[in-house]
Amino acid sequence: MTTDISSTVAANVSVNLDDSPWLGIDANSLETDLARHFHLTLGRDKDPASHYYLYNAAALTVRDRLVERWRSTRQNYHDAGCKRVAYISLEFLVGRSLCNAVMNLGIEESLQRSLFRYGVTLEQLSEEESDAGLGNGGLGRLAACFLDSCATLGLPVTGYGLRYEYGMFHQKIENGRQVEGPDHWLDRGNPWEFEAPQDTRRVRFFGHTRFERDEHGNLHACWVDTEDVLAVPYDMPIPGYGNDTVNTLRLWKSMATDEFHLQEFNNGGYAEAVASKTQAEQITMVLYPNDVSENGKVLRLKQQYFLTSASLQDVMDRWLKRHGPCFERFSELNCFQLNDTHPSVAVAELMRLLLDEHRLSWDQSWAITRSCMAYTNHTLLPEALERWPVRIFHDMLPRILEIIYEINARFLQEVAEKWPGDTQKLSRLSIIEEGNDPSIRMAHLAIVGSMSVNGVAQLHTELLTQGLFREFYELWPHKFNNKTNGVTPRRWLGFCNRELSDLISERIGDGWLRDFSNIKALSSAVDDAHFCERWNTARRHNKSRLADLVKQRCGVSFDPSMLFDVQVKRIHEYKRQLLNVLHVVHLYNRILAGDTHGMVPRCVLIGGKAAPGYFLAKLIIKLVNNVAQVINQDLRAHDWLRVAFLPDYNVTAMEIICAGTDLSEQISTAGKEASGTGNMKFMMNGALTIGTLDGANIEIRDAVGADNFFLFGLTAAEVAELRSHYSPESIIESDKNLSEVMQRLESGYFNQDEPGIFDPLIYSIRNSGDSWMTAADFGSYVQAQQAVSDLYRNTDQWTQKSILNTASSAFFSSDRTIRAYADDIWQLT
Ligand code: 26Q
Repeated sequence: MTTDISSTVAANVSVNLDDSPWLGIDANSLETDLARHFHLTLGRDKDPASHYYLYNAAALTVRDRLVERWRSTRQNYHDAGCKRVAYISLEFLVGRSLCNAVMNLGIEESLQRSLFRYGVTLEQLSEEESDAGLGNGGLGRLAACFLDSCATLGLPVTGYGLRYEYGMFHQKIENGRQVEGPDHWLDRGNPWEFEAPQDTRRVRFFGHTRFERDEHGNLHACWVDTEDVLAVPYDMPIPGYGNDTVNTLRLWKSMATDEFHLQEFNNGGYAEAVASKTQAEQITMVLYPNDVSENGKVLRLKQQYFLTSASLQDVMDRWLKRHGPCFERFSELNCFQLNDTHPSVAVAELMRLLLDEHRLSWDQSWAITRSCMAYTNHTLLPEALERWPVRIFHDMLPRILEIIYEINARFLQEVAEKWPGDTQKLSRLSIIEEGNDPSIRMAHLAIVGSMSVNGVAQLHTELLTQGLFREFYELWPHKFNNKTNGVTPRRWLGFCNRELSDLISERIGDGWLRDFSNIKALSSAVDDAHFCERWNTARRHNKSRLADLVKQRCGVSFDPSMLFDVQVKRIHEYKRQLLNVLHVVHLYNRILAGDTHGMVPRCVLIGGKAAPGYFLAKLIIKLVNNVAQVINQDLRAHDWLRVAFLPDYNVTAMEIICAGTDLSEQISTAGKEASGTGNMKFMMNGALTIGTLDGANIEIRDAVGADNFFLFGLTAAEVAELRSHYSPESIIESDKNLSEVMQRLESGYFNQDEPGIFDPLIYSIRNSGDSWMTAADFGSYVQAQQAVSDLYRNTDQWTQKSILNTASSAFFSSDRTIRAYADDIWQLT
């Protein structure tokens, strides 16, 4: 019976795809479907005060159009039998989907018209949508931009991730401090996901290995007495821009099996047995809110293996359905891109599947594995490299640990042959770090098991091959390559900045949304006074929108005629929000001293979340809030300086922020920020950057020209050199501005009711062991900020440089990045 139905469906599918035209995308068709979904799917009579149901009706109307294209894309990939890529990531920071889908389908105008009779705009409806905040920051948002670009380029890339019930926490500010709240993003339903129970996978944990002989007398490992968890997939459609392609983001939800703790059930403990299922369901409950590895959390490792195993099984299952148990062409037709080391246990898991489940030899399995895995590194901080205690692996993933040991033994053999007698080198390169509590170096596993290792900006890759991974680079130089990050120009200019993008399209046509290299043509507009004026008008409107957001969220009035100086990103010592605060205090000192000559009125906005256990980061948030409160209350400062901390910074907030920013703060200690991607969003939207020679800032400056970028600070090499004899005390002493700033902080001026609370921050600046060398860059930062003020006073010049920034941002499209991944690593033709 089932077979009958599915064959009928299959027949219909092919008929549909060939013959029947898709649902209409004109305003009438959309209006009809909107009404149908509103009344019939959702069972509503009229639109109540909130637009919740209307939003859902619109989402369903749009979704229908996606689904048609989704099925046809799937069919096309299947027919082509082409190579497929799985982008495996613990994070996908997708944000909202409605406007993105509408834009990529090209139905904005008709949908707006169909909404007209409801007296509501698309933007208003959008406000009903929760952000899919399934990521911490840069790495998660990069994965989302990449999926957009893959779909836009028509590449057969599937995203694999976890369907966290709770995404990135909500941040509230109470008494100036961060308070975390739960992000129950699914509580009002999610029209963008499709459960696919037919593709449920089974993931094993715990148990032990038994070796058994097969009929040929060969030994095989069996992983037995395991505690299994089901992985149920939820698929999200990922539409390409204007090409009728819809790719898939497959997110796994963990579910208990029914045989769980059956013994207790038989003994009469029915309720206990059922209750114990929650263990399994915990796995995908919550996203870990740390953007630096937090070692040793058992649940985090469970998440990593759960994602990896379910995803590899998924790919394997598709392979077997088409090719049967023949793996000759497997690595020719499959590639796995590992987003950082988080899913790097994939190396061992693929080995396990090939060895144990499909009975290939070690050499065959290893040859396949090392030719289809690829690893992207996102950090230079040695302390951020993932390590897992062997004992945790031993209990939770015993079979995987055996395989890792074997991989390591064979790898060390190779090293020993190349460098006989060098035992130091062996222990430095080993996947296992020996010691009291031995641990597994996940980056080493990823490098050994991959055919490609890439950094995310030129400098980052250079520092990886010269520093962190130097010895691996010497061993396998061909594996290492750079892929400078990018962001999708659709979301990050196209629909987050309607006014500017309409103006751009008017000037150079709308081809830039599809081929962002076209944006270069904008540079000629700097000589067109009328265009410059319109550019300013559009940007002024965007600043008003941002000012509204700041007013509403922070209660602080930002005046759009002032310079909008913005730093939004995760709060971290290395990103140096503290340096920004020191500058703010310096400006405040000048105002109080009556030294406002050459100053320009500024609004400084800082936003971002701190990892809940990161004490100093949380204290920085408190400092920003206290400084803001004092300055905003001081009438003497009112015309010169306003400061706000924006709570709950997320993807949707950035859509408004990047469009309304004049000055983008990218001020990390050189050599610490792998790339940065916020810097690119600001640049695309015509902000100027003040920044160090770090991460992708370097390439941004190269692209726009040194005259159009405010550079300051030590280089990565200078930072490294200074380390051994760094003396912040003498720097402070010899810099009058800095010593006055320190005095004001130390006087308790910003914490009169809470004496001493900022001592740890003050101490960190004065400490000669300060890794981030905040004091070292203060002087040149202040100078660069003065250059900012001087330029801002000259509106015409500022505007020209603003246009030039947008016009020079072509390279920072994730389409360019993905084309390079596809050509160099994935070899998708
Ligand atoms: C790992 C293990 C256990 C718990 C948490 C983690 C974890 C989670 C998230 C570790 C790191 C992250 C996120 C890292 C991240 O966002 N890195 C940023 O990646 C961007 C994209 O490449 C770069 O632009 C940034 O420079 C980099 O900081």
